[in-house]
Amino acid sequence: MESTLPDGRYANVVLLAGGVGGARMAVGLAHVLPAAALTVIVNIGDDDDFHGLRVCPDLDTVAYTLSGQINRQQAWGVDADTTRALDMLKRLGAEKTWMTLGDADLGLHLYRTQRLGAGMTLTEVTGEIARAFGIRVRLLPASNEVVTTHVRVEDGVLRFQEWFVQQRCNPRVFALHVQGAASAMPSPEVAAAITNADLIVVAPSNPLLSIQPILEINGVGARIQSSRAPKVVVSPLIGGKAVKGPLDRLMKDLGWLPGNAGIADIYGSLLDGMVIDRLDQMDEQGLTARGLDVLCASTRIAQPEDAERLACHILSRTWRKNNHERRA
Ligand code: FO1
Repeated sequence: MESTLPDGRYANVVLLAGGVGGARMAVGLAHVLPAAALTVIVNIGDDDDFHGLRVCPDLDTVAYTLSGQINRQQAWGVDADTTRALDMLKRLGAEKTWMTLGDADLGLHLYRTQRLGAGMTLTEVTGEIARAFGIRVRLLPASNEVVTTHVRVEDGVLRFQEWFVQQRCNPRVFALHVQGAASAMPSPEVAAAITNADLIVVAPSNPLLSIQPILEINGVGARIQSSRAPKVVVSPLIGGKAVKGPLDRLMKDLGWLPGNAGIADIYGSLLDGMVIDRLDQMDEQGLTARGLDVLCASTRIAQPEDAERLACHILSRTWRKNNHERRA
């Protein structure tokens, strides 16, 4: 369905993306922007090693989704994948088989691990994968260095996938720590994309688990903050509930206000604008009072045509900068 194309007001759009919400917003923007106008900067804090292979869930979810390979009802992994290799690993008593890695998915992990082992950067390998998948927008890991999100729970500290997949997000979260973020550098491509951006969209990803690990990489948050581009977040909550994943409970665990006010608090002075769902129209006044430019639109974007429609709304607006000092 042909969306009314935006009037080309933004030529260098950067999307900060986590997994599912990031992939869906990337699809919408990629379908309405010229390929050269979109750069997707993806979280790498969920990355981990399984069976000697480097697995990058958020990069892969975005790549599989943009190339139409995603398993849509899982929102991760390759559609109609099999698990013959994983079944063999389970039979052999291998560790970490709780992470369901399908056969086709393992093909990608084998390739990436081999290329990294040959000395290529994660940015270079991601570029090769994107090209092989026919993805024309730029897909960038937030850094070429290893950055690992850890989750502090009552009994200790878990690596992200141990909490998210093995423990199924059950243990109450006391703190998050992104190991390596303070010393990791953004890639030159990420730094340049942010500097050249004329619009920065924060995807409806989990701000705490997926976006903060990007912002905490050395200098990235500051570079985004000082960018001339308006920074606009698409709320990951509708009616105070997460569209997908553990966000609303996590916000309570970590003491954030529930709802869109809490999302605005988490991002603080970084934001100029916010897109909230029509259901949350009553939040508009409070958010505007914080100096935010608020757009009310449907933020349910699981279907590509809905994501395209939201992308057009976002790209057709002249976003006002939020001069935070004006706020009381
Ligand atoms: N999520 C699950 O809930 N269970 C899994 O077994 C699982 C396997 C998996 C394999 C590859 C991959 O790229 C993603 C996978 N995910 C799985 C999702 C993953 O944990 C999340 O996508 C992110 O890390 C959080 O957004």
